[in-house]
Amino acid sequence: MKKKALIYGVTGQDGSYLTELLLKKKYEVHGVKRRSSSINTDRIDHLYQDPHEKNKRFILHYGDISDSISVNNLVTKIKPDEIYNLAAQSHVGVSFQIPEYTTNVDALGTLRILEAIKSLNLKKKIKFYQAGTSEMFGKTGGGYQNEKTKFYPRSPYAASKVYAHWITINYRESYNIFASNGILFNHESPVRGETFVTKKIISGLCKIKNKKLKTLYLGNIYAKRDWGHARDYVEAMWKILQQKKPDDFVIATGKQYTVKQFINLVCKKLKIKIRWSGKGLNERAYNDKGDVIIKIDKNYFRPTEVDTLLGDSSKARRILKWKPKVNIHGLIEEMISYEM
Ligand code: NAP
Ligand code: F7E
Repeated sequence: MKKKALIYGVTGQDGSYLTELLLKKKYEVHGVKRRSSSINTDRIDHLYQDPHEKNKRFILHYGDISDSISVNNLVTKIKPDEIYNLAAQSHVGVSFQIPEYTTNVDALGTLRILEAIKSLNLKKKIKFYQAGTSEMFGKTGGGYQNEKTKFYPRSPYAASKVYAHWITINYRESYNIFASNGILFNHESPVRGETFVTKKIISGLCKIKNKKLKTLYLGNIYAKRDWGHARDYVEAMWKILQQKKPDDFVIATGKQYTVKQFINLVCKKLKIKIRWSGKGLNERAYNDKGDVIIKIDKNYFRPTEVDTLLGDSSKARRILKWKPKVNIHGLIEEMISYEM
């Protein structure tokens, strides 16, 4: 029998890679998209199947995880084998500006899906994946983070995800639901949202290279992140739900770079000669003609920052037999070639 998956957040970066993966694995994939005034399905348009097609395996539904009625209706109608909750207001910086909305979607949205599984009596049928994040570790003080590291969230986004993490564990322990958390470190791709730092840097520097932009403005370039490729990370999500027992897993590359090192790597690949000068808000980067190509803008700093994240995914490597295939160089090259 064909397995059925229901993906919340199907129009996002991870949703598009996960849909590709599950379609390859012969799943029937149901994706939930939000109503918007302009089309928001760019990332999945290549997978679209006409609703009138016979035996179609990719089906889109309107829905929203801030709406329990729609969650209950979709879960009842589809009765999937697996639900992936990737839906979120996922921008950390923006979560300081819309904290209540972020909490409604990222924290309570998770509860709404879990409660639907429980109250519709589908706990024996459905396996649930929650898209947790390294942001939950927050103020780490350095070193590696694994499943045993304590959480110290530093944003409304991260605090909401901590709630989602624990409510997932609570529903697993209280009601015996197969509910697992992935704790994923930053993962990027050519279809990463334009306002996340990797995409912003690559898109900005490609424009500078092509003389379509003069200066790129950034915030804290000393933050350190562990960046992987989204294609590798959705494979981990799937593996997490194929286990005999529900459990929580850190997914990361185990390699860390500052935002500034990331910029330098991109410049090297684009053959832009870059020279840094100045400190703090006055730090700037110049090209070999002496043009300022990067400036610091305080508006991109967050009220509280996560300074350093570095994942120890040895549990996933041991139990899921998962490891990343793409390193930072492969990731940057793929993103540049898409952009160019
Ligand atoms: P993304 O590109 O921002 O996608 C988020 C998805 O959620 C989009 O499809 C969005 O729909 C949808 N969404 C937002 N609010 C919703 C609502 N109220 N109801 C239904 N759908 C809603 O994020 P991503 O990078 O793919 O990340 C996927 C998940 O993993 C998110 O939960 C994120 O917080 C988490 N995560 C991401 C990373 C990372 O580095 N990428 C790391 C750890 C965890 P629209 O297209 O209509 O906006
Ligand atoms: O920032 C710094 C910024 O927005 C990375 C989300 O997918 O990963 C993502 O969250 C770092 C931060 O990602 C700019 O201050 C400097 O320290 O790309 P980002 P994020 O905040 O790490 C986690 C794992 C998630 O779960 C989230 O959903 O870069 N930074 N200058 C900047 N960041 C942005 N966005 N823009 C700048 O101009």
